[in-house]
Amino acid sequence: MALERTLSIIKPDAVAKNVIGEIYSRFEKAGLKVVAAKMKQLSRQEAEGFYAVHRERPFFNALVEFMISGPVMVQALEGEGAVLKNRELMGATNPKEAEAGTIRADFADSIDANAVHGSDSLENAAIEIAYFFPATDVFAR
Ligand code: RTP
Ligand code: MG
Repeated sequence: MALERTLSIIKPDAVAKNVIGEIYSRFEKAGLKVVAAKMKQLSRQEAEGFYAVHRERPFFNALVEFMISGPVMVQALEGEGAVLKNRELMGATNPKEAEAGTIRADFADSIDANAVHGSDSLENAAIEIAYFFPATDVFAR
């Protein structure tokens, strides 16, 4: 497997639940290193731009409202097969369908408030990391 980077967001619901550390611990135990991080209140424009691929979906407005409802924790993760590994740690989009022991099964309340975001491909990971972090703020480790 190749060394990859992926973009992760701890969403407003999980930040409000005070489980940032619990989620970071899962990344670290799985061999993913935090190589960039910041807490941030997304503007409407930033949230709309980030989820632009979903613009025509019926859930787009609710998704944007939720993502700007409070601060988020944004991080780039690095490790072997990081994109898929992070998606496995996250579990299914709908927490009711997420496997036991995944972040969404343990911390998410609904398909809308589902605790975390993770890039879904290596190509999108590069785009999403650059959306939040200038190259000088990502640290090779
Ligand atoms: P994310 O992008 O946040 O990591 O989530 P994902 O890949 O698992 O799911 P995606 O299809 O990209 O959808 C983005 C977010 O939109 C909300 N959603 N709601 N009501 C619905 O049918 C529905 N489908 C998606 C979720 O909050 C999802 O995380
Ligand atoms: Mg997605």
